[in-house]
Amino acid sequence: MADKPFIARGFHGRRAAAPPGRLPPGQYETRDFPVLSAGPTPHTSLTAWDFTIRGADDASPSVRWSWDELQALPHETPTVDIHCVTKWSKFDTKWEGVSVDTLLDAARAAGVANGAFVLAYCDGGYTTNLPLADVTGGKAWVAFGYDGAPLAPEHGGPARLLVPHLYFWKSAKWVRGLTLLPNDEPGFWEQLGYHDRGDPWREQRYRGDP
Ligand SMILES: Nc1nc2c(c(=O)[nH]1)N[C@H]1C(S)=C(S)[C@@H](COP(=O)(O)O)O[C@H]1N2
Ligand SMILES: [Mo]
Repeated sequence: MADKPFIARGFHGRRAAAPPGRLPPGQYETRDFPVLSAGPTPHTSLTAWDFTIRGADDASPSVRWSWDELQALPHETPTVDIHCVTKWSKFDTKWEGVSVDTLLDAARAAGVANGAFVLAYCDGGYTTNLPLADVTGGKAWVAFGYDGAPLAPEHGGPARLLVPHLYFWKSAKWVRGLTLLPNDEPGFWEQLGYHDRGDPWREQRYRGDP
């Protein structure tokens, strides 16, 4: 027994073991920050940029923030783990942004027609759908800072949605607004066969997964 060479249990080479319970099923931890974009990176100037929340029907008012107006809202600095459906997870990512709750509260106060779902839309045409419950209650942000610096364009700058409890395709880069909808409408990846909700802990990768 004392003669056995020391080989640490659980050592598998390049990938360090993640703390138990922190890695969703089928994921591995990376220290990199991969870039995944379905198209080219748009470059919208901050003077042209705005963020709009609108109701489903045309009769509903919408509410719009310029870049400066968004910056004037209370900022939060969440540190969260993120999980991409291509199986990488990254721990303790540090963001700065405005809570979607803050924006939706203002929209409600302005009389924007409420809905049970949202469709996030972006420069470049990307969309992703979420139940309202997944972007409220302190679970989602419009993020414009990452790791103490302005969010880089390839990662969604000037601003992206951050919904870390769902697979990262729900965190729409270059986000420009949310449409509140009474009924669910599939977004870009959801139309192409990805799961409607995308909970990494339930491994909801593709349509038909539990
Ligand atoms: N507008 C837009 N948002 C997007 C995407 C995209 O192609 N366009 N890709 C999604 C996917 S599949 C992932 S995994 C993450 C990747 O974010 P990152 O490039 O900052 O790692 O952005 C998501 N948001
Ligand atoms: Mo992804």
